[in-house]
Amino acid sequence: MKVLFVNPVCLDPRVTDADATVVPVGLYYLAAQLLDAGFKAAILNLAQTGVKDPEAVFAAAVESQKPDFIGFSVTSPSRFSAMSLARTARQIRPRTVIVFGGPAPTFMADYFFSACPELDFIVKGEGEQTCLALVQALAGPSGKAEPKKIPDVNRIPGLVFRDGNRITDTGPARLIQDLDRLAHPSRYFAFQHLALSRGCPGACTFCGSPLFWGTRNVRFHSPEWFFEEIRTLAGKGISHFYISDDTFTLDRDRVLDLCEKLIHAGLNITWHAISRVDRVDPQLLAMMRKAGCIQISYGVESGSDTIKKRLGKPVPNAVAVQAFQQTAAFGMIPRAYFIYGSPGETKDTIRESIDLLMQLQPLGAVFYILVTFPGTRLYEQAKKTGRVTHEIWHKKIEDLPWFEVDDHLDFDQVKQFGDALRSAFYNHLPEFAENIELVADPSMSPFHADFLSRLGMTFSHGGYSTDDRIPNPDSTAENLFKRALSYHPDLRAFLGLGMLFLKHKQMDPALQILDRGLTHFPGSKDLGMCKGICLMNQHRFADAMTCLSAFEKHPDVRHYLAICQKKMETDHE
Ligand code: B12
Ligand code: SF4
Repeated sequence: MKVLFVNPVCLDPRVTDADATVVPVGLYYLAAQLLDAGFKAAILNLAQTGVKDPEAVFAAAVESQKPDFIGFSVTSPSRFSAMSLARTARQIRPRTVIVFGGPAPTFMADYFFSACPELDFIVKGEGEQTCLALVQALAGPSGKAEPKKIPDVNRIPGLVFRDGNRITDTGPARLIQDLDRLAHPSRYFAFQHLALSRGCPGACTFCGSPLFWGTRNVRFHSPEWFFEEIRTLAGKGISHFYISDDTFTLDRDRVLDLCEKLIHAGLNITWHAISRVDRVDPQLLAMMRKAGCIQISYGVESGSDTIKKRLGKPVPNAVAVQAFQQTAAFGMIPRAYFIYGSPGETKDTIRESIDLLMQLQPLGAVFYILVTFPGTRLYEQAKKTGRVTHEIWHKKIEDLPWFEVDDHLDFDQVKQFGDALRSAFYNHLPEFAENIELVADPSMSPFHADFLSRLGMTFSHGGYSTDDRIPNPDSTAENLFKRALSYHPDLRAFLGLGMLFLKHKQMDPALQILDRGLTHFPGSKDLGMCKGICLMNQHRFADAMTCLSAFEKHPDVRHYLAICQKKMETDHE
């Protein structure tokens, strides 16, 4: 029995959003479980960068792998791709069983069965148990695929399927209480997104998590299981992770335990997490930082109490301000998610969001227009009042912006709200970076230096360096690098300053700082190469050669050595 899991592509191309290219972590869990159970399973990521013709890549994979079961992970934005691929699959292998799972089919089974005649099954909600039971039933006792002869299908909870002219729903599957029973995806795959838990006790009206995973019963991996997953992935060369729990710090003791394990193991990894402003405190933040956390994203949503109430997240602004200050104080980027275009949004509520933004002083921020998906309370409300029906999803739209179903809002107005929020953030970002107040704790000094130099690099060479809305990014970067060095001799800060001076043709200060760096990090190829280039700029080719030859085994250094050699020969002639 061969199973192929597929991550289809979103409808709209994304210019900068690398997010839509990632395989949903659930597919790794599903595939690992089948592999552990002795089935053949593979994952095809059609959304990954570089796939120019997903249909052709998919058709080739179906022809070569000959899967008996094709499982698509489907979100609302990727539904058209999934349905079109299902058609292709059916043409190539008419007997293949076609299954959809994920948030969109879970809440729109009727829609998918009417829009996609090729679809055999939908797995609703958490997929592992239902998927395994279905694959086992399909395989039969012989282990060989006999698609379409499925005796036990009615007895498998979590399924929706076509039964003649009827659509049959077998009822919800029981949630897996002990997540450690799941197979370790890291045994088979290498990936960066992980989640310690499933579910969230929150009740935000715009969010798909409460209805999908349930709010009463948040389930967790043990710190041991989760640490093992990270350790295996780190052993495969993954050095940065995105911990995607809805609220990573929900179980404080569990996170402290995990952090202790990470600190003790010294894996030299970094990670980002998502949390809530009312679920962090100084001790926890200090441990997270020491364990490699460099950024925490918080769903702030709005500065207006009225809007926050409507969105189901009535957290006081003062709590958010404190969490942001503390996160930065322990050397992690506090990143804010804001939502605009919400029910009741006006210029005044946007002003309140901007006022909050100015108090939070985030070092990263994302501003989303409120969209509504089936499976959210907001969507259900709109459906009840007749403002929307599932029919809308037959249109070629990725999602449904709230302003389209709200008589008091329109696109131009909402766009202006977004522009105002973004301008406020980007125009003041250098000020936020300069205002960071770090905790005075000598044991944190290397972490502070690392944080400041990392942030400096985003201003001098990263995403903030090319954004016209940010005034004087180089000068902010310079101050951050210098401040980093006031805490600790930090390689990135030496290099960042050296490169900045080089960029501005200030060779003497560049050489001074690079030499200082090389006394601390004599083996650093990057510092050596930057120094070599400065010397070349000063036409000191012999000195440059001496400096660069120490690193000649690196191909990029050899390129500069060759230039020096040539220059010296022509100068000699
Ligand atoms: C982390 C996250 C991301 C990460 C992905 C990390 C990763 N590798 O998984 C990033 C940032 C990359 C991301 C991107 C996007 N996301 Co997102 N994301 C989430 C979040 C917060 C958690 C996902 C997660 O880790 N789940 C845990 C794992 C175990 O679950 P899972 O992957 O869903 O898989 C399980 C089940 O769904 C099911 N299942 C899934 N697929 C299949 C397939 C088969 C065949 C079967 C049998 C079962 C099955 O079984 C799995 C195991 O139990 C959810 C909200 C939530 N709490 O669920 C939103 C969520 C899934 N994202 C959402 C959206 C809209 C997006 C984007 C479109 C955003 C954008 N504008 O670009 C993109 C693109 C996604 C895409 N490919 O289409 C929406 C989807 C809503 C909808 N109805 O479509 C959600 C629900 C958030 C919301 N708004 O409510 N996301
Ligand atoms: S937005 Fe965050 S806090 Fe609110 S329900 Fe969703 S995951 Fe929970």
